[in-house]
Amino acid sequence: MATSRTYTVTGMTCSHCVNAVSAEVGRIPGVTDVRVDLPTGVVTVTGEQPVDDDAVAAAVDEAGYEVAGQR
Ligand SMILES: [Cu+2]
Repeated sequence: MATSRTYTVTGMTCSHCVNAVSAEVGRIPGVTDVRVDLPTGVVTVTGEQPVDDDAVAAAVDEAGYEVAGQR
C-alpha cells in the first residue's frame, strides 16, 4: 500500500528548483510520486513502502536544498 510523507524544504525559488528536487527524490528506490508546492516549500513524497526520511534528506541535499522539517 502506498504511503506518503510530507516535508518542508528550504531554498527553492523557481520551477528549476522544483524539478531538481523532484528528480533527486524521485530517484529513491520505491518512491512513486513527488509533489512540490513551491510557495510553501512543502514536498509530499509517496512510496510503495514507508518513505525513508534519511534518504529523502540526502536526496534533497544532493539537489542543493535542505529539509527544514517533517510535517
Ligand atoms: Cu530555482
